[in-house]
Amino acid sequence: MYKKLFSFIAFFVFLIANAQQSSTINVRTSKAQIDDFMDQRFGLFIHWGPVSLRGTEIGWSRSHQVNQVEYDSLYKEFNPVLFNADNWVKTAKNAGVKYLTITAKHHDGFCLWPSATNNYTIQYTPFKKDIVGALAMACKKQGIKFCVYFTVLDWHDENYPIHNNGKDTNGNMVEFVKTMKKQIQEIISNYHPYMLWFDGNWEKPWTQEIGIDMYNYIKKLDPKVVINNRLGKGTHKTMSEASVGDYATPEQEIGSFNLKDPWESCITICNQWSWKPNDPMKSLKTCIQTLASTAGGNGNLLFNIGPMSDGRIEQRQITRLKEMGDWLKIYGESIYGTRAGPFKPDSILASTRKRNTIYLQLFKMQSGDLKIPVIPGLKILKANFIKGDAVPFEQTNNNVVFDLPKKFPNATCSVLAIEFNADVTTVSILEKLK
Ligand code: FHN
Repeated sequence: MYKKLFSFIAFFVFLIANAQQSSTINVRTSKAQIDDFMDQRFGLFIHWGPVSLRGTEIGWSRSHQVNQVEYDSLYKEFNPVLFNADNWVKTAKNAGVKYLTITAKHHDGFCLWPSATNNYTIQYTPFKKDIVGALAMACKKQGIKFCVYFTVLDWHDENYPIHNNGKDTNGNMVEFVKTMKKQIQEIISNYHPYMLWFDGNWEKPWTQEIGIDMYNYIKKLDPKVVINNRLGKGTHKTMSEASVGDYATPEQEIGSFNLKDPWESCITICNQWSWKPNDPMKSLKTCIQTLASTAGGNGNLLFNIGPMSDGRIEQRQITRLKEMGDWLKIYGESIYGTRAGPFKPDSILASTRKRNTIYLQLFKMQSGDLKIPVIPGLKILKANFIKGDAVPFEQTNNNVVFDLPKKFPNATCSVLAIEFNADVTTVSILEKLK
């Protein structure tokens, strides 16, 4: 009698503890770890899967531009024989990125690693080889931080109630979450990602409680892994009470200037996330201005490419990324490990700072006067273009006027380095003078 009573009480306590656990985050990623992530400033996003055989959007074109049966069978012909993880990572390195994020599983449910949880994986394609594992190894070899994109919705999994084809079911979210936890455990224990980029949190079956429980589960597996804010039901572009994760994720736009909350903009180099033939690609000037304006807002840029079905990245995208890397070879000191400000980014310039130096990334390079306000209590020691000439300036009581030359060192975006007689990283935000 007492045994039965005791086991009932124990079960009841377990239920309450479980309920409590799912309503609060137990252990968060440390500030030091998040600061380290934010110092990286520039990552490469890669959206890839069997859908590249059709050149339509990953996940979203299933049951739409590509009928479901055909879409779900693409893996049987997916054989990217020209895939070379070392070459992909070399392209990333040449771009000047510091981390790489691969869609291990997107909304179509296909797994780019040989998950033991189901047969809809790379192992069951003609290619067979572990894409996620190869990229993790290549990143380790070349000193690029390896990160994983993972969707919390899965339109292919019968346990997930929504299938994006108008034929939703009741599903079984308890089983779905169990499978997801096994997949996350595989990814963390086999590939040790630096950051996990969740997505798909907007659909009804995914709840705040499940998100919090998943965050706690991941933190138990790896307290250091950085997690984006798409595990909870909060908005993507800002951090809020409802956010579950470590940083905000504005998408296809440069995030708002924010020195308090960490954020990373994910933006495509073309229009589509996954590969699309003849997809218009952003100009180098747009790419550099996007990167500089993101750093100038105190955020990271996760810049996306979509490789082709044979495993190659389009040469034009490789070239564009190399051009960005060449710019960063000269001006990277004004991006990596900087803090935004003290001027907010606009169409004329962005500004970043590090120790005693303020950097101005100039987008509209016009000769003549460039005015900035005097920073009270600080004195300018020198001003010069990075890898360029000194720039004459005159400091009055209220402002400093730089006399910009007719010719700039870099036609895409030149960077003016202004050295002060003390640390400038805590200077409050200043309005640029018109
Ligand atoms: O639906 C996805 C989309 O395919 C892509 O993965 C982007 C990348 O951030 N996230 C979702 C849309 O918000």
